[in-house]
Amino acid sequence: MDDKLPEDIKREREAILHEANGLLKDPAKRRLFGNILTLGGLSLATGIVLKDFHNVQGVLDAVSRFNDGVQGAIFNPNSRAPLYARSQITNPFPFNAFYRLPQAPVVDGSSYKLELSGQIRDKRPWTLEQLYLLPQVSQVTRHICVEGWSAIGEWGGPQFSTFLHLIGADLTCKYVGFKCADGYYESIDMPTALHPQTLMAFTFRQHTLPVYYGYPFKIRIPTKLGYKNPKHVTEIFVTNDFPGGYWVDRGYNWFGGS
Ligand SMILES: Nc1nc2c(c(=O)[nH]1)N[C@H]1C(S)=C(S)[C@@H](COP(=O)(O)O)O[C@H]1N2
Ligand SMILES: [Mo]
Repeated sequence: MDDKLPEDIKREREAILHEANGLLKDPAKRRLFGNILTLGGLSLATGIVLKDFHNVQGVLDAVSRFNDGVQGAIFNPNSRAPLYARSQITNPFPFNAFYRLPQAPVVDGSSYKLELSGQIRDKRPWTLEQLYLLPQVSQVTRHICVEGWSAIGEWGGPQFSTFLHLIGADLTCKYVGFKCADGYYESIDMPTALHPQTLMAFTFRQHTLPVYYGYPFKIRIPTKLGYKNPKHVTEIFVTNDFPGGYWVDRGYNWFGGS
């Protein structure tokens, strides 16, 4: 893939990696970044879109601003994201999407069906009524957006692992992908999909998820950055072929490779 890149972009990539390596002399930071010092890796881990990579120090600062718990969870699939008290919930909780709030898709709950595809035994679509019957848990966690803000919210719904087991998802597959009502798409690795804190969030602050936060549901993943939490999910698929994601694809396209 690299061979097809224009010379100037190749040179820029090399310069960025050189700079990043130089900045990572601190052994603690080195451990954190040790296994991800490729541009694709840095981009995936930090969620920074590659075209914004002009200032490597900025990227690393953004990462080290995350509190230790979240940082640990982002880089280690076995650790848990920190939990907060209800009194710490950010009010109002910010809205974010690749468009402005009035453009948020209005999904009709009565005709809504969650489509299933890929390596799944039972691909029958689910109505909201059926989904609401799944046992639900509630969680107060911090959402971190790479655009430089974070906020604490409370999301409730079934553990995603419960659902994956129920539908007979092939849990040996590498990825779970999501398609959304607004054209957004995202994918996560199977360990993250099965993580006990990864929820199908039908509620926010114990009320039906509002339109702008992702009605009828979002995948809430407190161990991942905000952009990896797809809202308005309409289809879930299980696959071994890297599905990419809305922002990751845009980041990669700019440089043309990983
Ligand atoms: N369908 C959809 N999901 C999405 C996005 C989007 O534009 N569309 N934006 C992502 C980003 S970058 C962030 S920070 C969060 C914002 O979620 P919030 O509006 O609940 O704060 O949603 C993520 N999931
Ligand atoms: Mo975000």
